[in-house]
Amino acid sequence: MTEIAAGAFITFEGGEGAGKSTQVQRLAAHLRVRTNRPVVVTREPGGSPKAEAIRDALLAGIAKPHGPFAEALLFSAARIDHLDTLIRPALARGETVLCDRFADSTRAYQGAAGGLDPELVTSLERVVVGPTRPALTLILDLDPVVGLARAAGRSDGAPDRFEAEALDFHARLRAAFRAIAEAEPERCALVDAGAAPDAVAAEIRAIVAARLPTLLRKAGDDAA
Ligand code: T5A
Repeated sequence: MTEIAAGAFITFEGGEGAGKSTQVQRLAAHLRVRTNRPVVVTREPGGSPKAEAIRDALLAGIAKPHGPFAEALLFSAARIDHLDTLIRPALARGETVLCDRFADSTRAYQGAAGGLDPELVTSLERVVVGPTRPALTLILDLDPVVGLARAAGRSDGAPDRFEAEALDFHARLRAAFRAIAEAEPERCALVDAGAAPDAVAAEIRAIVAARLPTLLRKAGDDAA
């Protein structure tokens, strides 16, 4: 009998310009070569056609005047479609899903930094995410002054709705992500995102190897 190794749901979190997109791509390339298995790379808000449309509205700041609860509801609406149409089907096929931001971003941006009641954030997350929780969350930790400078250097236009927030908002975000890592050490790993990209990628590979060793089994090694 052939046992098909299951993939894993891995999320990347952190402040603006921490290097999440860069490291999602790096880990995906590593896993594809190492395991010869499909790896789905996706992001939030977005990742499905309907969620990408909501992303455009959110990053343009359309919901900002309605406050953090309205924004959290829109991020949640996008997440529900993303989970239903992309993440859960991929996981059901045994594929690995690497997601650039997920529910911890709602906790940090709309909750801790935005001022939304933490109990409301928790209830929303329970309803929206249900059992589809990440096996591993890599939290890229970086001084927001450095992260915002990186984001500004890469950006081809004006700062988006969240990049444009004041520095103390971004300092609260960093503290919130660090607190999540501390509160859930089995799921989360804090990564020093101030190092060079190669060093950050190496640290992430080491964390994945230590936390999810079966994920690194090569296709074809499954025959019992
Ligand atoms: N949001 C999202 C919420 O408020 N609530 C939610 O529930 C969710 C899901 C999304 C926004 O939505 C908010 C959070 C965000 O504000 P986005 O455009 O997807 O907007 O923003 P980010 O996820 O922050 O993406 P960024 O592209 O700004 O940052 P990344 O992905 O962390 O960084 P990356 O990899 O693009 O790198 C940025 C630049 O730095 C360089 C890269 O080459 C690039 O130029 N870089 C490095 N430079 C030096 N050293 C390194 N180690 C580097 N790594 C990358």
